[in-house]
Amino acid sequence: MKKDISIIGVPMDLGQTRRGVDMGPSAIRYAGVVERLENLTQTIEDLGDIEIGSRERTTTGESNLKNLKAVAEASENLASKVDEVLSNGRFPLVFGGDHSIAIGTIAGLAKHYSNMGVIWYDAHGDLNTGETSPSGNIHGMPLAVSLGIGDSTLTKIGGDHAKIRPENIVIIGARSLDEGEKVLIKEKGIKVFTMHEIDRMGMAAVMEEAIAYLRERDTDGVHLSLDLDGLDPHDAPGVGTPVLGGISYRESHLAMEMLEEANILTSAEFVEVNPILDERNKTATVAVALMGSLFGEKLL
Ligand code: HAR
Ligand code: MN
Ligand code: MN
Ligand code: MN
Repeated sequence: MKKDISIIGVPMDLGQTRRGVDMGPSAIRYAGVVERLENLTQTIEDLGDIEIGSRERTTTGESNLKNLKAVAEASENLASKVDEVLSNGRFPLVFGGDHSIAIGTIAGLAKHYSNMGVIWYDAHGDLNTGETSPSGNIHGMPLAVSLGIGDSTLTKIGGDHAKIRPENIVIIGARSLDEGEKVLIKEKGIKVFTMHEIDRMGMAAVMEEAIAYLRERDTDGVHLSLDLDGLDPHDAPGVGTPVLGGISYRESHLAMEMLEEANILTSAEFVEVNPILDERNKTATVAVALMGSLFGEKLL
């Protein structure tokens, strides 16, 4: 079914310390996203970029979370924009920016979905809190924040309640989990297909199980949060925290094609594209190609 898509750019690099990921939305646009999706969608509009505050020059000493205030402000803005897009009956397609933007995206989505499913396509779990984070980088925390776990400055965005349920999450591609994240995954019963399961079962079986799992949960919407570092750095080199042994380009296309066939997605975001670290805009180009499959492009 053809969708009405609204693109939202989030030029945010405050959730981590490497510069350049704020240019992700430009890189994705430059890779021709609107042209690629035009014929696959009912209508497509580009709403431009969310306003992002400046990097704090000094740490306040109040928190070990880097750029906390600026990230929180940007997340509030993004949440309102996503809320508005859904109120207009359209499909939000969000471009990062680092993965901290998912805090705002999911807060906005949660205004419309009470039992939302989330597919977290990522090398990482992004389930840290200020206590468990090895880095203080908020891009390692958005999934925990969306569960209502972590600093209240972040968990209260879009209302002081959990935005999603642990049993409605499926993580795909994990291969770099911190100790605290492993504990949380077990404690909360979060479904994870690590690279081990992808190697063993194959991507087709993984996606079949993931889709069946979310259907059984009776979700009223499903959000895809796709971190380009979920892919192998050979296929997506332009990311700040590459991890060897990732999902291939073809496996990722298959995953997108199966999501499209299942017709369960109600929103999506593509994050962590960093053109400074990239090779001739390859990572943004891969992101756009995957969006092609996600919205129904066929090989024949
Ligand atoms: N787990 C590490 C941390 O919390 C690394 C997180 C890295 N990055 C991301 N998110 N790109 O998926 O710092
Ligand atoms: Mn991530
Ligand atoms: Mn990641
Ligand atoms: Mn393709």
